[in-house]
Amino acid sequence: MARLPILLYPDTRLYKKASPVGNIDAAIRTLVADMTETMYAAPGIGLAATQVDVHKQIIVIDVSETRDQPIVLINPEISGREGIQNIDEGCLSVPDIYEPIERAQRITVRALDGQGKAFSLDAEGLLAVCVQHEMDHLEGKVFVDYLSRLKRTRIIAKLLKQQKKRA
Ligand code: GNR
Ligand code: NI
Repeated sequence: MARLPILLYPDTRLYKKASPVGNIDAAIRTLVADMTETMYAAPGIGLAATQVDVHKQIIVIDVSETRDQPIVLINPEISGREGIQNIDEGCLSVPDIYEPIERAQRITVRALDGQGKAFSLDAEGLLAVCVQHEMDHLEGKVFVDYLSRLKRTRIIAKLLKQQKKRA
């Protein structure tokens, strides 16, 4: 297993759209294992392949307190959404920024698991937010894209300054 470097906003590679996964072969399984390790180490409750510069439709999530209930979503599709919620979101690609974003309260998502088996997941609350946040990454979208231009400009300035200091 390996920890993978996470792209930092406003890196333009975060805007690339991910392609569906064909065969779930050994290389994909290794990627899923590495993404899971990277998510736990970060630490984060989710990670999209886009964030590690792999533009394939792969997501790992674990919203459990005990950090032992990983969920793998390959080629995910949302088939139902209900209600609205606004929780503070953060992102490993946008460190130290937290803003409320409007999302569906409940969703049904269909995907393939790490073995390539199709399954359906009913999610609500934080898990539903996390799935929507990660699926946005696969579309080349970062949560700050929902904020006003003024807020986004300030966030970009702060992050670039931070990245210069850490370089
Ligand atoms: O670790 C994360 N926490 C989080 C909190 C609220 C809403 C969404 C998230 S996802 C984020 C990890 C990440 O950046 N995934 O793309
Ligand atoms: Ni994110």
